[in-house]
Amino acid sequence: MVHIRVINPNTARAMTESIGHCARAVAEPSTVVTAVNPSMGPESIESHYDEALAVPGLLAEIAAGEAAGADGYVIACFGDPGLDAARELASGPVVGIAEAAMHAATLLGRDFSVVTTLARTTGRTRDLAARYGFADACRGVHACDIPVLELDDPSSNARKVVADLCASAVDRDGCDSIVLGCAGMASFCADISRRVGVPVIDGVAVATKLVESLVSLGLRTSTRGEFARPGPKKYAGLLRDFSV
Ligand code: 2AL
Repeated sequence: MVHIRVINPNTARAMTESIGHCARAVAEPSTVVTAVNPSMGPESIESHYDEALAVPGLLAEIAAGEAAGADGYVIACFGDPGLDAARELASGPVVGIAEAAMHAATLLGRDFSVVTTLARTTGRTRDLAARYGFADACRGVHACDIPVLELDDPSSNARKVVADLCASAVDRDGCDSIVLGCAGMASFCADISRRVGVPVIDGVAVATKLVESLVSLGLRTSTRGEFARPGPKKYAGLLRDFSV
């Protein structure tokens, strides 16, 4: 039995439930998916400031997962916050939804475009595409200008706005696939796929299957050098509980 801890690094409980539902929908029946969010940190992550302050809560959830015997982790936010640090703490594999989705996209075609939330998050998406080696494959990054926490608000009409933007991105960019640029869009994936005529990739689903596969294969993060567990050190003040 594989136990995957899917961490929504923001504190919005309803969003965590929706992410958990999408992860469970693709996991094997024998896989246990626990969807959690930190008790401290921003309610949504849509700036560099939010992202930086989401990381301590995320790492606390990795530590809690280690204590609970989790086999692997998904970081369910499209900025892949704290990914490297999480890999240093976790004994099992850790996969971010942006890296998962971008890797999947480049297995399915030459290039992809990303449809995300606010325009201010597009720089982070470009940075991640470059970091993962997909700067050329990323044809466009398009913002729907709907804040993360309004994606599930019926009055925002988000599903249609995002679907329209995906369709126009395919027309404008001529991309082979679309990557959904927010964990809060995971539940839109099937509807939008039916509409746009190219693969539409939700990183929550792909990251869940990747972690499940890596664990099944007995593969985990290398502990040889860079990703070894951090050495013992005191942390002061608000971070004193983070001393390793
Ligand atoms: C996200 C996401 O996936 N979760 C969150 O709080 N912010 N991403 C985004 N582009 O806004």
